Amino acid sequence: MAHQPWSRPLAPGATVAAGYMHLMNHTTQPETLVGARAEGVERIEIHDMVEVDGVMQMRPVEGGVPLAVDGMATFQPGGRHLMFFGVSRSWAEGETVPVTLIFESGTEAVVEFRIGTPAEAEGSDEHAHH
Ligand SMILES: [Cu+2]
Repeated sequence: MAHQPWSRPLAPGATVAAGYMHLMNHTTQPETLVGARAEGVERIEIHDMVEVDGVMQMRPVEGGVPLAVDGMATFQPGGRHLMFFGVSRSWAEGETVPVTLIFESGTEAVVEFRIGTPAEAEGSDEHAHH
C-alpha cells in the first residue's frame, strides 16, 4: 500500500523525474521492493542519497528496499526516491501516472503517482490496487 505517491511536473523536454511516497506492507509476509515500471518510462531505479565528501549524491539502492510486516519505507525529497529515466512525455500538474511496483516475492502493485507539489500531494490518499 502506498500513501501520497507524487512526482513533480516535468519541464518540456525533461526526461528524468523522481517519485516519492510512503510505502507500507499490510500483508502477512515481509516484502522487498526490487523495482518498478511504468508505461512511457524506459527505466525506473530505486535511489538513495549518500554523503560523499560533504556532498549529497544519489546512488542506486543495492538489494531493494525491505519492508517488514506492518513496516513502512519513506521515499521523500532529499532521501530515498524512485528515479524515472527516459520519460517519453511531459507530466503535467494534476494528472496521475500509474506505476507498477515490483516485489521480490513476485507481487506487483499499481500505484497512481499524482503530479504536483508536495502540498497538493498531501491531499491525495491514493491506495495501491492489487
Ligand atoms: Cu535519483
